[in-house]
Amino acid sequence: MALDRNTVPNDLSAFWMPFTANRQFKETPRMFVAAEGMHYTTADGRQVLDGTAGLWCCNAGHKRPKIVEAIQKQAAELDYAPAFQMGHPKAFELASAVRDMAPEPFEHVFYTNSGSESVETALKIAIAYQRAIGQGTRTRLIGRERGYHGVNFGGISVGGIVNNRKFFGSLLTGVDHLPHTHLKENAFTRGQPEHGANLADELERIVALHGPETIAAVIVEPMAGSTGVLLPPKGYLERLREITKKHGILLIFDEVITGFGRLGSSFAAEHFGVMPDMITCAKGLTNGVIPMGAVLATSQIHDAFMQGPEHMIELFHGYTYSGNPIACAAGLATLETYKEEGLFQRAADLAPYWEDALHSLKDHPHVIDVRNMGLIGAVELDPIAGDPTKRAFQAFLDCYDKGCLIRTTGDIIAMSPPLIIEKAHIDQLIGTLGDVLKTLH
Ligand code: PXG
Repeated sequence: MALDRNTVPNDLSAFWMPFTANRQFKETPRMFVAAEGMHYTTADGRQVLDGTAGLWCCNAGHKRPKIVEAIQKQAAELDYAPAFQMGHPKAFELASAVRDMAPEPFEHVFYTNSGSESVETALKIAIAYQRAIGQGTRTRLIGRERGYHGVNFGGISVGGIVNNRKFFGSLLTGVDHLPHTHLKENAFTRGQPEHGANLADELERIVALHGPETIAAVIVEPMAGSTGVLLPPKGYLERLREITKKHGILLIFDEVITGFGRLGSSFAAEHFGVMPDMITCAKGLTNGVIPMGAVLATSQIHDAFMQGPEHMIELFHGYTYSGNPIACAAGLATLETYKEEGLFQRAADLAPYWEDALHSLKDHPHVIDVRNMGLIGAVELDPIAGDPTKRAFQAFLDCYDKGCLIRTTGDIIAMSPPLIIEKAHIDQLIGTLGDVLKTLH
């Protein structure tokens, strides 16, 4: 595609970009103007292999005909319907489809528009649920160090990414944190690490400190993505489930990244065989094409609200765009695409090849750890002394120049390709990263 004035705006100043080094970007912009399958097209006409499924969201790849058509058709048929006290068929159809895809206990679906909103929604439901069952003293929320639960106040309060918290005041009160699970002795583990299940026992300490009757819920990512891919040690999630259950504390899995096939199963809950009380999701729900998220809840939680006079609203929460018709159409077409193409199974089948490819980088310069599961991988680099994040960011820029899109967080490189990836693409992605690592300072 030729460079033209329609694709390269000549004024970049108005747009204040999210989670971006704005000045660096605007000095040397990196613009995508089209996408199809596994590739983006840049404004200067280059093809870039998508090693990150956009931002962990385009699990079926780009420009999928079924999804494109569904959105076009829905926009022309019913563009918007009020979300409160009114309905439209696709919102119910999609909720049923999500329920059918999710593990058994998750029978109810509450719509949001992003992962961040899913998290706020789940935290609010948790506190309101405890109140509804006569446990109104349970208002505390427990998160985990290095956790990422979006960027709204609830999410950054239970989250544990320091830079996402420290600029924003005192946050929510009544929050405590489990320790993260990143242990040096687990370096270069393939899949789930051996050491660290005992870190879940820290919850017992927190419960003893505050009193179980003050704690509403624990929220964790079953596999921490944003912080740089930290896998749960063997036995860790099981232990968290045991302790929360024992003390009447709800367990929320934030599956914004792990939902919809990333680990080779519908959800991480299924993958690890550990059932929380709620699951938050977004991203892959609509293949990233239209903003949408959801909270999945068990009947136990949902039914606790279905009391009182029938004309009364049971949960005072929702968004103008909860269950937006176009998002629902995109969601339905996305789930059908996953199913028709067996993409979750495809991720599971490709995982061993992906794992071998990633771990072939073990002895490359600067590499201090490699981690993987499903179609997720991380390569951790030794930071430049006194200049953290610079080495990985340079790797990102160099890979982009060589036609591959990766993500970095701190000095960790993360990759999470669309589930339609072919082995030859894996070779290209990992080969390019390997070449780049050899030339980095
Ligand atoms: N929870 C989890 C576990 C997430 O990973 C959110 C909540 C928030 O979702 P929204 O839709 O509000 O952004 C996320 C989002 C990255 C990266 O490269 C990760 C996310 C978003 C953007 C980039 O690590 N995770």
